[in-house]
Amino acid sequence: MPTHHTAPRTPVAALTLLALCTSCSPGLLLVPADDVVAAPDIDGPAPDAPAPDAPAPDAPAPDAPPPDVTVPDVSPPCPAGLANCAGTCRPTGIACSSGLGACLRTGVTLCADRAITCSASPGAPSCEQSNGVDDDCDGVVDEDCVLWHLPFGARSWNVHPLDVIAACDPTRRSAHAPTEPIRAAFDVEALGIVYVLTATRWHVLDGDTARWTHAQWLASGPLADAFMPDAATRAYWASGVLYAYSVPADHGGGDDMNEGVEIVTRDGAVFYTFNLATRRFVLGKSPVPAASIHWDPPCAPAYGDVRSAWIDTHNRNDWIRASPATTCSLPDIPASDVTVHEIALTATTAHAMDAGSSFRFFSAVPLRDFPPFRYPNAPPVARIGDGAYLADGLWIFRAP
Ligand SMILES: [Ca+2]
Ligand SMILES: [Ca+2]
Repeated sequence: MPTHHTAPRTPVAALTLLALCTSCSPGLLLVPADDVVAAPDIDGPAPDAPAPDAPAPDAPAPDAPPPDVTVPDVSPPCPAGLANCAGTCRPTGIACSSGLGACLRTGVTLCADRAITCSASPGAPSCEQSNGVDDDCDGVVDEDCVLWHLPFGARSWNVHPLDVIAACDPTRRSAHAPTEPIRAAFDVEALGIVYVLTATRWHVLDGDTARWTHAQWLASGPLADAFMPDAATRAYWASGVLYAYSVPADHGGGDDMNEGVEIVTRDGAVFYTFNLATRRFVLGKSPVPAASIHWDPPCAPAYGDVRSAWIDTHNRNDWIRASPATTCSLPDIPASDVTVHEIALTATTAHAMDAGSSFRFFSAVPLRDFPPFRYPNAPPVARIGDGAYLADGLWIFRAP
């Protein structure tokens, strides 16, 4: 186990008709005056009526049509702005649209197939991307974009959908992509992968993001099978996972075959070693109850407020510029450049802990001022969930 894993420092479509004249009731059937047939005058005298029994030599053949019957006109003229549509005067030529989001197209109403319709046809949907546009035309903007990645040395974030296949076609899914909110994440530096935890399952993400394809999700499985070998451990997990982080195999423990993993729950911290060869998690030292975890003010966060953490063993991005000796007036910490440190994020603040010797928090800056979150396309502060830090860059997952 890494030497700093000791208590108490534990850081723990649709067709849309616009402006279709609703005032034009279906009952508006305008009938021309010429089509009106006068009713016979049945009250007047009939002086020349033949006697009832007299023959009718001039009577027409029985099958001849009555000479005065009028055929109804189904194509009446309509007032200006209306057109005859299946015998009814309806509004046409009015602006309308079809489709949602990027698929929305505009046209005018017209009568087709005895009904009012829109001349526009919706555009084709595409994969949802983080661009402020509803690319897949389901009425929701950027809904699938929940993963932010800042490659090492980059000055702008990449934003990805959780499931690249589903983002292009909601009827399909990637085999191993999460289907539940992401609650915690940690990296395995030596393998270049990130473990992502939901309420019930673990998922492995390929940390190499030179591309973002369906192949990014490598594996998945039930949480209990991998992390909960006994009832006591299950109880900690059941209290609620706050965040997770890992300690690289080549740091602190002198064992290059195991990475340290800490799962921080509301009730306390649970420790594991992850064997790089077997890829199995084994319980490490005994869990540390939350009640026994104390962090020193003034720079430390409150235990239950931390929602994201990762360890950076080099500070190669220079995101932490303060000396532990000066930032929070901790005179017992030797002045030196920051090297191994842990970043712990609350809803408002980025805290830094010396993870090399003193295991004390020495820096606290507003999230908006923390360098990576100042870059373009950074995750909105309110959506920042747990993170994972690889040599290839920083991952941030949307908060549940
Ligand atoms: Ca959408
Ligand atoms: Ca989009």
